[in-house]
Order: sequence, then C-alpha cells, then structure tokens
Amino acid sequence: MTATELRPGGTLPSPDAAAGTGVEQVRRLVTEVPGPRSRALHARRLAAVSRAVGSTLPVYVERAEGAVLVDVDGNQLVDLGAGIAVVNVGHAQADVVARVREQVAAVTHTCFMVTPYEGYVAVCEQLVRLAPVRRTDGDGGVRAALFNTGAEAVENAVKIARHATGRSAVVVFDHAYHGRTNLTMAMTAKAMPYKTGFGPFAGEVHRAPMSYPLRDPAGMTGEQAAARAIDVIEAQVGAAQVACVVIEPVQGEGGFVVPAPGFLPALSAWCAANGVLLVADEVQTGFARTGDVFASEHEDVRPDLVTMAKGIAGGLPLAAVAGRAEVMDAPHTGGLGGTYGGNPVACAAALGAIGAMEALDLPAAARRIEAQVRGVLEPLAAVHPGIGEVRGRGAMIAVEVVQPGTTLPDAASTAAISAACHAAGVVTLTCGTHGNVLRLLPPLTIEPALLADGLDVLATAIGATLRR
Ligand code: PLZ
Repeated sequence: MTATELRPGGTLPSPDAAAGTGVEQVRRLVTEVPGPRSRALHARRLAAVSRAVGSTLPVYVERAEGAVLVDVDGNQLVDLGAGIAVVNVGHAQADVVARVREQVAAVTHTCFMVTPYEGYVAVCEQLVRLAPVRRTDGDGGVRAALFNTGAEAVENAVKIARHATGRSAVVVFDHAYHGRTNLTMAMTAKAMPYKTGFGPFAGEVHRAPMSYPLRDPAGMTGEQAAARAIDVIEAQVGAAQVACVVIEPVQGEGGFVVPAPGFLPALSAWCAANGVLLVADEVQTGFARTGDVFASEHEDVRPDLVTMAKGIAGGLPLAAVAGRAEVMDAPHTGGLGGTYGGNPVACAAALGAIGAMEALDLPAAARRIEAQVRGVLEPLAAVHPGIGEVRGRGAMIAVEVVQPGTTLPDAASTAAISAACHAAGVVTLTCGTHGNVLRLLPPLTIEPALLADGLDVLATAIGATLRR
C-alpha cells in the first residue's frame, strides 16, 4: 500500500483481534470510580510524576476502542472528551491502527530535515486539499508544514506571519486559548492554571474583545462585535503594526464561545483590507469536529493560515500549519522545522485518520451528534434557570452554568455535575474562563445508544445539582 492511498472502510471490523481490542460499546462499572487499581497507580504517580501535571479524572486507562475507555479495574467508561477533541475517528480506529503498525515496523524516525520520506509529503498533500485557505489571483497554491503540538503550530503560524508581513504585532481575543509555551501563554487569556507564576511573557501580543453573545449587550450583531474589536486594534495597536489576528472560530478552552454570525467574516474582511494575516486556530475545531472539516467553512471564512493538531492524527502527536504558498514560503529555507515535526508514525496515523474522516463522513456524524445532544440539553435548559446557555456547533456542544436569573458564573455547580458524571462512568470535561462551562467532545464515531446513555447520566447529574 502506498502512503497516498487512503483506505476506506473504517466501519469494518478490525483486521485482526489485536488491532481492535473488541471492547463492547457499553458503559459498565465493576468497582467504584476510581477503583482500587487506579488508586494504587495514583499513589505510585504521586511519588514519581510532578504534581504540576494534573488529571481531570484519575482513572488509569488500559485500553480503549470507539468511545469506550477500559480502566485498570475493568470499568468501561463512556468517553465524551475524546482526549480533548483528539480521537475524532474513535479510539483504536482500524485504519489508524493498521497504518501505524505498518509504519512503525518500516521506519520510525529519520528527521524530515535530514532525510525526508513520503508520509510527510502525503499528509501535506491532504492538508493542501482540505485547508480552507484564502486564495488570491495568481497565487502559487497552498502549502503546509508539520509540527508536533497545537502550541507549536500556533508559534510557527506567528513566525510565518511576522516573516511574511515584516510586522510584529499579534492580536488575540478575550477567552482565547492557544497553548502553554511562552508565546502561546502570552496569547492565552486565562491566568489560572495556564499563566500564573510563569511570566514574563512574550511581547507584542494584544487582546481584543471577542463576540460572546450570552455576555454581549442584547442584540449586538456579529458585525457590531467585529467593529468593537477592530476599534480596539486600530486605537491601541495600529493596523499597520499587525502581522496577524489569531482566532479560534469556535473557542475551545475559553468556553465553546461561538461568535455571533457575521463576526468572523467582518474580521476577515478587515484583515484583508489592511494587509493583516488572519490565522484560524483550528486545533480544537478541526477535522470534522464542528460539522465541517474546518469550522471556518461554516461562514465561508478563508483564513490566510490555518493551525491544526488534535484530530489530525487519531491520537498520535502531530500538528500543522497550512496557508497560501506566498505566505508559507516567506521564511528562508531552514527557518522552520524541528527534530520530530511530521514524524513518520504520526504521519501514517494522520493518513488513516483523514481517510476515515472522509470514508465515514464524520462532518455529517458531528451534525447528527449535535442534534442528539441538543435534543437532551435544550429541554433541560428550559426548566433549569441555572443553565445560562446551551451552545456550540456539531460535536462541540457545551452548557454554561450560571447563578439562576443572572449571567454570573457558577463554577461550583459545574464541577459538581462533572464529578457526578465521572462517578457514574462518563468522562466529561469543563472549560471557560470562569470554569463554569461543561463541554462535550465525543468521538465522532460514537454509537447513538452509547451517546444516549452518556447524556442520560449527564441529565441526571444536572437534575441532581441544579435547582429548578
Ligand atoms: N489551540 C485552540 O484548543 C489545546 C489544552 C489542554 P497543544 N487545547 C487543549 C491543556 O490544558 O493543555 C489547544 C487548543 C487550541 C492550541 C492548543 C494547544 O495545543 O497540542 O496542547 O499544544
């Protein structure tokens, strides 16, 4: 099989028993959560792992398939987090497993900057085809480069934008999350836990107001919210100083904030008119998560650069930046790179994941998940004044929990709901600048019955926590 041949058939049973672990797609608890073996591992961990690295749910996972995690005590948990939007194709997806196996036995590493290999080129070919990049008359097409993590992709997008424009300022938004490296900490909004004590931060990063319909003045349109942000940029930074505006089309860690319609197109138009590059950080929203391959496509926004990671490679570490050739080729040869960027095994996984995304039509699956999730959560919002909003897009839906009758955040209830889900064997995550957003990011291949079970647990947890 050549690396460019995308193998369909992700729905087929795994080619051999070991490729899939044969995990029945049901929730099943045989001990309390976490169970005794997880607790023992946790004790070992405390003596070896820095406590600065946290875990949402200290249940130690032994294997996983589809949307079910099997822990070391034999409990089967419903995974509504997908490793933070990573295994969009499901755990142990057959094509990803088969390609990784084949690749790991052939060659694991040469460093693409030393002696290249086909998989890197094949992944970039796929990204060139898929990335919703703005095209201009007579441009030289689209190019991509591969890295290891989302933060590294964002850093490189900024490097490329600065080199291509000869400008230095970077504009980001309230509630933004872009990573944990020095530059991306500066770009991330939230202090705890991401920034506190870790400064000083990189300079020339400027923050503009985000469109946040729940918290903006009633009736504010996307265009008005964009004008508010543009006014801040022009007054406080100056358009001619700005290399790039970096934005998550739907904010992830910041609370699944979906900007009002018209916000992104207006921002994009301002960028194009001012020689500012628009960078869409699609690290969390990419690869079918929001019902399109990339969330920018929803309003037909065409960024100059797109950052990607997470869902790109079905669980292996890989990240990318794609953009117009004139922008991507601006830095000198040798100006971008890294030892592991575009590792052959990660590239093999990406070819499997991208092939499965298309063969299984995962954008359509994300839209079906949205309908199922909203079908459960919206009726709850109607009876619980503590639910400020149900929002998101595709398989990226969240509940913002507030003190009834206000928009004041209620982080304590959010944590209580999430903890109740965990105890019942459903992995849920929280997010939001104020920690009061409960978010769902299931694998896009989750079976409807399993999702229904997970949502049932969540609904019970909400009912037991919030006052009517
Ligand atoms: N950009 C939009 O969502 C990663 C972070 C989890 P890395 N989000 C999950 C945590 O607490 O560290 C993310 C993102 C967006 C960039 C990143 C960074 O991606 O692969 O974690 O570096």
